[in-house]
Amino acid sequence: MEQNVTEQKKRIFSGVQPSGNITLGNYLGAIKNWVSLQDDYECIFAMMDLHTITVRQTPAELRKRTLELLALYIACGIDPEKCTLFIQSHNSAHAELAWVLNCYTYMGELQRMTQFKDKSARHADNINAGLFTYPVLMASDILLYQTDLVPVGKDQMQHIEICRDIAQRFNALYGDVFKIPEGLLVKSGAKIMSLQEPTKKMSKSDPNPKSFISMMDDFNVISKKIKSAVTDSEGIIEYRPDDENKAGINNLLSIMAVVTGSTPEDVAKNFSGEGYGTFKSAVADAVVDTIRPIREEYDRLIKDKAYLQQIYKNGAESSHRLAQRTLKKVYKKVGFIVD
Ligand code: ATP
Ligand code: LTN
Repeated sequence: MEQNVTEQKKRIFSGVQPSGNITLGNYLGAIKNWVSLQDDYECIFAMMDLHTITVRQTPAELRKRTLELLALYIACGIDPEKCTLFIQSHNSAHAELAWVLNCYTYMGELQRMTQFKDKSARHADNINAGLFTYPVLMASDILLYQTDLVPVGKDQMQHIEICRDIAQRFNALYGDVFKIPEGLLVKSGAKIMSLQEPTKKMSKSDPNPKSFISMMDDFNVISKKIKSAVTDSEGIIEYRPDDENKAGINNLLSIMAVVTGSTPEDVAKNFSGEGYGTFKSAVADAVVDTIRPIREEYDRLIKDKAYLQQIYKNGAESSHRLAQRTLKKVYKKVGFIVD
């Protein structure tokens, strides 16, 4: 009976790359949202290590960060009893399906991807084929699990679109092999901006550490970063999402709104007439209050390597079982000998 209930639940897949210290943007735009979904959906969350090597990584650091990311997922409230948590490279089906789907994806489609254009501009000395086909690996991650919904930040919606296109193309050729997934955006916090260049998204691989808040930063560093966030010279606290000059204040209002469960408009009302200094201090305090309990839990978990290992090992096994069903189907359809 219980099994029946689980089978009826819609399935969710998502992940974050262990490519740097997780930022407040990653938390508010992605992970926080996952926590609220885990009771109503069958959830699979992964540490996307295969994706990270599209940009050069230091091997020892990548290993360390992958485990830290798992501990952080759990510290943020993801329950390993309810969700499948695994490391992408532990399940070879991801790379296998990606190869097949590469042969069903056009160069022209990939050339249009904003993330590819951004990252190849930032890493001009290493524009590798993996960076180019990154969205195909991401499509494979999603399609392997017959995923219904993919909760991500706004910047990833273009990748969800191409995933749907690839799946539809494949289905048109071979019948209903893949479920067509949908992206799921958070209502607020879907795009937290850089504290130094508030028209750009906050990114964990930004070379300027003052531009992002890491979930691992010291609390006084977090405060300092918020207090030195770029704003404007107007000195008026108002939420004007379409006014680029207000990008810094809009961003702080949005952050304050998500961490306090309010709206940017209401926060602006509460602080109207106040100076930027007072407002920034309040935002800093609210952000620290949000991060503090997560960090305490994280500090406890990261010491328990055996526990973390047991979780990712179980996750590898269950994800492998689920993924093989789709991979076998795909192999059969394209003409590989399966049994
Ligand atoms: P990188 O800088 O290495 O590209 P990133 O910080 O952009 O990394 P990802 O690992 O690519 O983070 O993204 C993980 C998740 O966090 C995705 O769902 C993404 O949409 C979300 N996310 C990333 N940055 C932000 C942001 N600034 N605001 C809201 N959500 C974000
Ligand atoms: N590209 C994603 C990380 C990612 C992902 C996925 C997210 C890789 N594969 C599958 C959702 C589903 C990013 O957030 N940068």
